[in-house]
Amino acid sequence: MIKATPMKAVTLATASLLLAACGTDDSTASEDTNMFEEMDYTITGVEPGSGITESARTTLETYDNLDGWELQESSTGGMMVELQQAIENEEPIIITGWQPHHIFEIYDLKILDDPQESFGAAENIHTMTRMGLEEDMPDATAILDNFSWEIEDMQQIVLAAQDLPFEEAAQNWYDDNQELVSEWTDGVPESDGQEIDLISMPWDTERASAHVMSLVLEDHGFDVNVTSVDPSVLFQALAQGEADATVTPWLPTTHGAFIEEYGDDIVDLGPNLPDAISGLVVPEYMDIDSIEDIPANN
Ligand code: PBE
Repeated sequence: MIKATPMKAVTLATASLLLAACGTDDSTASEDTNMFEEMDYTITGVEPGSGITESARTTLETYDNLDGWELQESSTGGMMVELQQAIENEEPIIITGWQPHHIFEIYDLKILDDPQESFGAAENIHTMTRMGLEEDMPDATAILDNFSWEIEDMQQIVLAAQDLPFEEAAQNWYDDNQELVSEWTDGVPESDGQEIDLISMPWDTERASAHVMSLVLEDHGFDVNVTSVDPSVLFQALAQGEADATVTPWLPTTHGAFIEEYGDDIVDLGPNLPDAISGLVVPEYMDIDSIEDIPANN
């Protein structure tokens, strides 16, 4: 039922969706059914290794009305292209989406209600370290533990980074928010070049947080190295002590399965950002408001 679509196949997949739409046009079906036939009963997803893809799979199993629906896994870039094309043509589309994300600034979109909370209610983004970091690097751990910001801060960097290199977007935010940053470092002694390995994930939201934490620690005398990897590699690396810290896990749902697997070998310093959201997202012009409004494919 779940079909993996590699990134290069996105254009082809789009073409076959369009062909399918022409081939299945049924004038006796209601307008609404036509709309979902046009989508080939397929949700446009992102990377197979992402937490949101896990949640989308759970969603397909949780909601009876999603019987016969498929998740087309691809990449965040591929999903963006399909979303843009659908919106240009005012065609129906359902994507797996999350906030903060700049798509909410450039398009009129809505996150469908999720009464079964299969994507989790509002999530928190957490700070985590390897076991023993606090003993080895108490000062860096103190800063990581103090790190706390809002969805608007992250969104500001993600948006600015559409027109600027990420380094610059993060640096501008950092320069403009010194008061907040100083709360994280207040009273913590400067380092004389101790090395610290941060590990992050390849999405804009995570690029933003990793860049900010990197600037904070560098400015406090640490020598910071940032690696960006898929969630499964990230949790494994932290659990095995191959990386020192991360500011990226979305909990309790998006990366919940990884915490079940690796949580005993990782230190959770708690949330650094409240109220992140992930779910099924549609353009405003689609006449549905809840996952439960999606008709089954039967
Ligand atoms: N995301 C962005 C990631 C984490 C942050 C929601 C696409 C994921 O699903 O793993």
